[in-house]
Amino acid sequence: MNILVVNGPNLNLLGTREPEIYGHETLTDLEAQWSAHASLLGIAVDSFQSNHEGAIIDAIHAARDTTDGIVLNAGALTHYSLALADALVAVDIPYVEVHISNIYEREEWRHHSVLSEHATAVIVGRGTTGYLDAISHLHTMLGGLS
Ligand code: CA2
Repeated sequence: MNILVVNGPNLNLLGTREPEIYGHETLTDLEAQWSAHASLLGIAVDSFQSNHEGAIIDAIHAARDTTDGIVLNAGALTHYSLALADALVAVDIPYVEVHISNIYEREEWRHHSVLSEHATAVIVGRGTTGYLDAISHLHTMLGGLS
């Protein structure tokens, strides 16, 4: 089983800015956590981050033949990218939407996600643990097969 973790705009800055919202771990720290967690589950995890909407869409298209499930924190694209929403429906790979912060207790414009409607699950406000929860959820949902 292969899981792809996709992070969108600005999430390359994790651990360097706004730690009170997004925590102290860098994206590299998190990638090590995801790999360790995936190894315990006997599955493989890849990570992709981009600040560019088109590059994220290309990565999701490329995942079609290689990936069983996607963990997606699309950053602010979450709130308006209908192109990303279309790409997720087009590839038909189950995905879990993750937000480190609780988007519902923040600015009004963060409350709506255009990606949630077709998500297998949505995890918000659990800090960076949400990514591990999402990997576990996909592992279970996809039958726990490695
Ligand atoms: O809570 C989340 O995980 C978000 O998806 C993060 C996005 C934000 O636009 C969403 O509304 C909620 C990205 C915010 C910027 O990311 C930074 C990360 C580290 C340091 C500074 C910004």
